[in-house]
Amino acid sequence: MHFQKKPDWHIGEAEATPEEIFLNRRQILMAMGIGAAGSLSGGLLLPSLSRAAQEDPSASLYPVPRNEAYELDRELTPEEVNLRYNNFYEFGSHKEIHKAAQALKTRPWEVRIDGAVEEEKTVAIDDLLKAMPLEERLYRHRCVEAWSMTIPWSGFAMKALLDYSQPTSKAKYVRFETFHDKEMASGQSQFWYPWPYVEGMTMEEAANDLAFMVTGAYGKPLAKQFGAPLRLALPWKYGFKSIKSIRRITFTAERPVSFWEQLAPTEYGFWANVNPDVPHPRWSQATERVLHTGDRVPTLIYNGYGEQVAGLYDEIGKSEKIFY
Ligand SMILES: Nc1nc2c(c(=O)[nH]1)N[C@H]1C(S)=C(S)[C@@H](COP(=O)(O)O)O[C@H]1N2
Ligand SMILES: [Mo]
Repeated sequence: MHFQKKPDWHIGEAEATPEEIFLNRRQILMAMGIGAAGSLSGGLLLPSLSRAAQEDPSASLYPVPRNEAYELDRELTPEEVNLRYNNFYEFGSHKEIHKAAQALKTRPWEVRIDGAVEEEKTVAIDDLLKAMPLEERLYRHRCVEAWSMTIPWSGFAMKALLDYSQPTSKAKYVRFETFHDKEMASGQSQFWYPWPYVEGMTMEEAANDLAFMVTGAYGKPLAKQFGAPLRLALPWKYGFKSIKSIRRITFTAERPVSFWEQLAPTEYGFWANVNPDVPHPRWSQATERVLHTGDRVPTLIYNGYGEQVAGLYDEIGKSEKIFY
């Protein structure tokens, strides 16, 4: 497919973190009567932005116990900031999509599990939530646009999903697919994108402890703009791998071609492991801008998770260019 229009993250590094986030932050802090940064906690009330999450039928499941094994080296990004800074192309390509994303209907919501599994099935999200061991993990998130954030995600290990799905020996990859409904999501009328959004990983990556299925954030069900009711978090990979609002999970022998890979394979490849030494073709990945504080800090190999995941790539690294 040829590029008809470049997505908004096809921008130079200087523009990679729009000034508006800093304006927003100031406006939010002023509206809340808070002068200094760093004093915000996730516990502050957010009357309009998280109302939908509070009305979610799974609300009584949260908060879930924190798994203390996952520690951060920096403070959490305040919920107020995160709720207003999202990528969700189904609802547009601007950075103020939190309003547009409220059109997402999260119930009824069924997840189809198919392909190379003992038995294909369709499960309602609330039944899946009851069957899975929920926990909270503090994770870093590094977008390919060179900004980063930290989030308290709630959800379950992808390992638990593998046990639940019972893949057969034919399964080499897991493919994830988002909803496809242009009546609900206006961005999906943009015909030059290969909807629906698809992502994938190897079975070995899926079985890694870090791979996390996200159902909540900040001690509540996922807000719509975060990709309710079910999304991924693969913190050692660029953010576009962490697909939102998952409808279908397919176990397959074929390597899935993801949404961005289909659009620009030399820029957004299958592996997409965070690597400060491999620049994006049009900007450096050596540093990142931390949302909220605005600090520019060095980017770490595998986004700082090398101890857990580097071993996955020993073999592949020899035969294939694994970043981008
Ligand atoms: N379905 C879908 N999933 C998606 C995206 C998207 O546009 N659609 N954007 C990706 C990108 S580029 C990033 S950085 C993260 C952003 O997650 P956040 O909005 O919760 O910060 O979601 C990823 N998952
Ligand atoms: Mo991203």
